[in-house]
Amino acid sequence: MTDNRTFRIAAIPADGVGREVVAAGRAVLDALAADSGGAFGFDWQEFPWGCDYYQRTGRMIDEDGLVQLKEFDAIYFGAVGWPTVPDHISLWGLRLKICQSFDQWANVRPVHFLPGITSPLRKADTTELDWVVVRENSEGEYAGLGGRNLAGRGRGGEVAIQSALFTEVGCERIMRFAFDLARTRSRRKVSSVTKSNAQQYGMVLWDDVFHRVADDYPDVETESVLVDAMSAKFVLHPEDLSVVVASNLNADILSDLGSALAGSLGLAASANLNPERRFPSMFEPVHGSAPDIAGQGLANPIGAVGSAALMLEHFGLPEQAARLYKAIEKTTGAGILTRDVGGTASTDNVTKALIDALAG
Ligand code: GGG
Repeated sequence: MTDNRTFRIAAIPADGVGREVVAAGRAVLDALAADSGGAFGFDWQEFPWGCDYYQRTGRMIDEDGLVQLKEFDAIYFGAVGWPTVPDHISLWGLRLKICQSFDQWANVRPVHFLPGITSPLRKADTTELDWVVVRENSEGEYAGLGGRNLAGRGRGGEVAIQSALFTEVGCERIMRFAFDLARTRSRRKVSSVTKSNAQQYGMVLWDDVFHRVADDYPDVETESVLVDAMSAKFVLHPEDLSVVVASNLNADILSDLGSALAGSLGLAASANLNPERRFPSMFEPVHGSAPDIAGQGLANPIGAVGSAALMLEHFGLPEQAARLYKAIEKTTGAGILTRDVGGTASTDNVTKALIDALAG
């Protein structure tokens, strides 16, 4: 912070609809700050990093980009990826680089119903959907370990190995994070997602740590569920879940499923947290850059605005975050919806409705 209540934020819209939703989120946050009578404000700096930047410079981010970012209170991110750059280059060159360099080991992805939004589950008369997916964000299947062109494996053709890294320290900190979070919720339950029947090393360590940590939280209900069974449970028994803790890949997949079940990927918010606060945390919608609808005013800004609310909670402003959540509910409840959730409103229409809802 530059003073008591001015937060320095690095905005990285990056690619595709990331640009539209970051602009929307900034407008809503600035309106909120303007309405606070100077109690807090934002000092924004926008960075041009992403796939266009890569095509001009051969880099997804400035050489000293991480040094620059380290000076900020938080990072507000859009989405990464564009068809002209291979996805593994854009993802590793920017989003994963930031997450891993800043040890943002806890990725928090809340999933819940919003008024006015129909979902496959609501059609089935499900009244409750209120989960938080806690994603291990620093290792697991996205540790970047492996290689290509490995000779001598005897099958002819190219061989590639992609390894997953599970450390006791990494597993323990994400488990404790999930249990501590469960203690703040009305349903005190942690569901651990595993695949230890087939993955007999890393996932068995994951399970062992889960059961050991659970012993320290006797007040929290627990279950350990195979990822395949958990996918079915998301659909068939959503009311039986509260906090879901999963490895990097499993949580990446399940949180997309969860947000689709809530109505749309465009609604889903996320926080990439460095809980020790040694580095800035990063807030971004769960969705990607959606090249098919980019630049057409069709993007749903709710996921980005929900991520801004998570950022306010991180800054210790829960009342301001609650104002954003209320504005989101008022807007969706009034049927001001983008195309992905069955409406005809544009990104700008929804953004304006959110700002109006803050004032009302
Ligand atoms: N705003 C999220 C985003 O840009 N996602 C792009 C993506 O491919 N992410 C993979 C991941 O979440 O690890």
